[in-house]
Amino acid sequence: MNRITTLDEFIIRRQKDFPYASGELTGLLRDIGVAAKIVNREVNKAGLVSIIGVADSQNVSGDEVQKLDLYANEKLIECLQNSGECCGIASEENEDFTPIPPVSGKASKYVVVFDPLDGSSNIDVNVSVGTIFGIYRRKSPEDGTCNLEDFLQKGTELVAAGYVLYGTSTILVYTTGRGVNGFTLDPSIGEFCLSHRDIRIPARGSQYAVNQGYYLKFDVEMRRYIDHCSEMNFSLRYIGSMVSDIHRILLKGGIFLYPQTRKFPQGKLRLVYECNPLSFVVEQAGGKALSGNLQRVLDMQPEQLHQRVTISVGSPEMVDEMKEFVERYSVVSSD
Ligand code: P6P
Repeated sequence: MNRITTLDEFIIRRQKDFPYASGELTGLLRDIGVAAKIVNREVNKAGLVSIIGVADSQNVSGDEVQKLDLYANEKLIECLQNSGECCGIASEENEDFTPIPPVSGKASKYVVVFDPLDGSSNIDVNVSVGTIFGIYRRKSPEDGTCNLEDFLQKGTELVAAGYVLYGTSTILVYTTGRGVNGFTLDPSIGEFCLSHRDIRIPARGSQYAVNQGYYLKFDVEMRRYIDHCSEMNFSLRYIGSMVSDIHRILLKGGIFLYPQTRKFPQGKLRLVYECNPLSFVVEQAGGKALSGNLQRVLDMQPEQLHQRVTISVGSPEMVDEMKEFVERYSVVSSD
């Protein structure tokens, strides 16, 4: 029987990869693991308790807020506050960032961005949902309060990023810039155990993920690429939960597309706490992530906390092919 490697052991063992690591990043990743276990417990009961169903509020994105969104948001903040390993958080559920006061006077050098429960509209129909997180080194002085600049950093500045997928099993996948590893929760021991070592995305796949219902609203160049996917007999797999779609693509290959539409001219998905962390993971696994203007997502300079971005992300050869289509047909359409 293979020896079990828990998330905690793995993180601590990898800490030596960071010559100046003081254990803070290790502590942060472990805190996120604890929050994931707590959220997982409630997500798995969602159909049984009255915390599902739409709360009577909407988040900054104007989406109806499920109570489980709020629960997940609260638990993540609590776990990050108690550890004292981060000086601020930014969440999809909160309009502004939240400074976290030092614990026992200890200054922290990290900030955390997260979408506490992405795809939460799927909860009531028992479809998988996910938590997305990213960790930055603060830019503001360590002896003061964090500021907005700490959160509006390019994705290339991410120190760590990952996601938790609450699906048929619960898996935590993360990177610190040295490859991607996945840990599946073993409920019998309450530990995330290494299950997907050094994940590498296939160079190409036979599946594409896009909301086909918006096809007629996409630009002609994106419609031509989607037609190409269909002509290649690729399978359309779209769950409506970005973490689920990205996880499948990470393991099986494929491409995820959220282009601009009339309703979302800048795209629907958020740059800071959805696309940047997931793009970091995909790139670390050998994939690519481009925005609608074919710019590398991680190179984009965020201007606002809840800024939206269009995205094509997945297997490198498929993203390259999409790029060729866009370049070829956008010339035609602009003539
Ligand atoms: P649409 C969920 O609401 C989400 O933010 C992502 O998880 C998902 O990929 C996307 O929106 C689905 O959006 O417009 O296709 O329903």
